Amino acid sequence: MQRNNVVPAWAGALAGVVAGAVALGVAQLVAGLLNPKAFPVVAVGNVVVDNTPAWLKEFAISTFGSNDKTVLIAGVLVVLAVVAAAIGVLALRRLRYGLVGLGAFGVVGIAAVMTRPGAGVFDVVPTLVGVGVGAWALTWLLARAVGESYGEAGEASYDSSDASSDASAWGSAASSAPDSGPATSAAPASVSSAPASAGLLSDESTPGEPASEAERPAVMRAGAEPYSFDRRRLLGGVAGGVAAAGVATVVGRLLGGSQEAESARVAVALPKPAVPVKPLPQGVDFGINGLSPFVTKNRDFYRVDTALIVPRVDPQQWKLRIHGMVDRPIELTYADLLKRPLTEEYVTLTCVSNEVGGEYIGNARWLGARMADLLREAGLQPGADMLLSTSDDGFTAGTPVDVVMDGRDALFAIAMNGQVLPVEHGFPVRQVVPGLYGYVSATKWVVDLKVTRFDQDEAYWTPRGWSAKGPIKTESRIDVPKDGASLTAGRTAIAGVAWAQHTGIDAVEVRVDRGEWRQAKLAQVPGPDTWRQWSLEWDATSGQHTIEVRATDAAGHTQTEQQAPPAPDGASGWHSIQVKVA
Ligand SMILES: Nc1nc2c(c(=O)[nH]1)N[C@H]1C(S)=C(S)[C@@H](COP(=O)(O)O)O[C@H]1N2
Ligand SMILES: [Mo]
Repeated sequence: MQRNNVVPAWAGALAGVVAGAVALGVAQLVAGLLNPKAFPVVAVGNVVVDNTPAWLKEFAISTFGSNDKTVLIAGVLVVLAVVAAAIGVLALRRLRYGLVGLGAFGVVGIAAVMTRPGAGVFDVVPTLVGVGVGAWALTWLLARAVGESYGEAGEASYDSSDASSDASAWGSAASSAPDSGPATSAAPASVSSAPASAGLLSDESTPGEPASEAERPAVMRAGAEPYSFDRRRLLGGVAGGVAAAGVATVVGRLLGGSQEAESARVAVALPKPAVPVKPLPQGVDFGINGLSPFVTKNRDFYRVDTALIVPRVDPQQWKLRIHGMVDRPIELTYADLLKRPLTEEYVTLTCVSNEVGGEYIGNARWLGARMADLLREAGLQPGADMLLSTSDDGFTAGTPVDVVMDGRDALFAIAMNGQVLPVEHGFPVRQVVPGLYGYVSATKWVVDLKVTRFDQDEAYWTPRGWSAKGPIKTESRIDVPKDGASLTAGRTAIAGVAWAQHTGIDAVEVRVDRGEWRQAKLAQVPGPDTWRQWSLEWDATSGQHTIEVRATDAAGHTQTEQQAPPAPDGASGWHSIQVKVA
């Protein structure tokens, strides 16, 4: 017999978590229809991202790598689940507390959504609808937990203005037919009366005279009277809630996916470059197994950005505004950009968060309009030293004017390795500036370029603990053998890449077990803006060995041994690996 059991706390917690899942599923569904950025979990995640100081970003990237976003969202969901469980337990004692808790949830979600760049009033809708449906789901689940036949009895005698009559109906129903199972329960009519009737779960919300004691044997009171607990009906409701939340989430995600941007992207016909790239020289790629290929495939290219969901920018709507300290502000459409003389160039991008030996570097062939040409057309005013670029999602980067104007191929890029820019790499247009870390130069989904001064404007990462300027440090990395590898004795290749963008690599040296430095063989390069492969034959002898590498750039600067973490302006030190030779 299940009646006259106290509803256990776990039932409240379970109802809370499932109601929370329903709330999020519905919010995801509505956000998928209206605006994916208005999904409150993403907005809360974005608030966390935007408040990430340098040390925390470094920690997240070094701990979770490119899974950092997944981990962040998972973290937000775990916190939400704990809060939702607490709300469920509270609601078991007093429904009102639970509903207030849900409301507070909603307020946090709405606050996060509304403080996102470019948020509009309609962006509150997903959270509001989600919280509303979640409140209803919570009430419904608790009502099921408390008495299975509530539906029938409740329908018959329910009167929202007189909770006590409801209480008696409910109590007597619960005692008369305790176990008819979930099949009889989920009728929408009875469900719709749940929110008010579940108010009886609260002793406070029982106004007026209670019915006679005989008529209300099992009213749920906060820790006072026992009432019936119907586990089967609760679990039936939980299953329904989980299913509904799952379907809503999946549909919402499909609706909110990036397929619109993807289809617009596929429709773009790339123009021929006015200045095509010279064919790659023979010997840019040693073709050694495990060595990073000279050109990184788009799908293998690292991705770093603050966007929890990839911005979807319609190229038909896209505009780039160049303004600020210029004589003639420019507004450019995507069609305008495609008509300009386009330059094609190999450039290696590097992230400032790349640890020594890290993976946040890639080399691609970019096609785009030269930034310098457009800025000359706009007419730079004297005193301007910063180009503040802004992304569709509000990210900003501050690039030194002199770097962009010094003749290097700084581009508004539209293509990557012969393909229209992939959505996650900035479609329709991104910046690429050889020689600068991405955070000060490589704005993806770029929509605005303000010509300004470093003493007047600040870009996204600067107040978060990163240096305002970010020239790439000369570095090198060992790709083969892998750190920790077990080798067999004999001749083997040590190989990797080295980079000093826009300066070029002149030498790479390798030493084993702190012995003599030996010159590695260098691969060809098309110019100074890419990384350079290097390799060295080594007669591996049995035992444990340490292999180190250091590069010297074309300016004569040899990589410092001094270890520095990525923050605030890029990691330094020699990459070192250990191998075991049998
Ligand atoms: N809109 C936007 N652009 C951005 C960023 C960002 O967070 N948002 N991150 C920058 C950083 S830190 C790097 S290293 C490069 C990475 O470019 P990729 O993802 O194409 O490799 O993009 C840059 N452009
Ligand atoms: Mo970066």
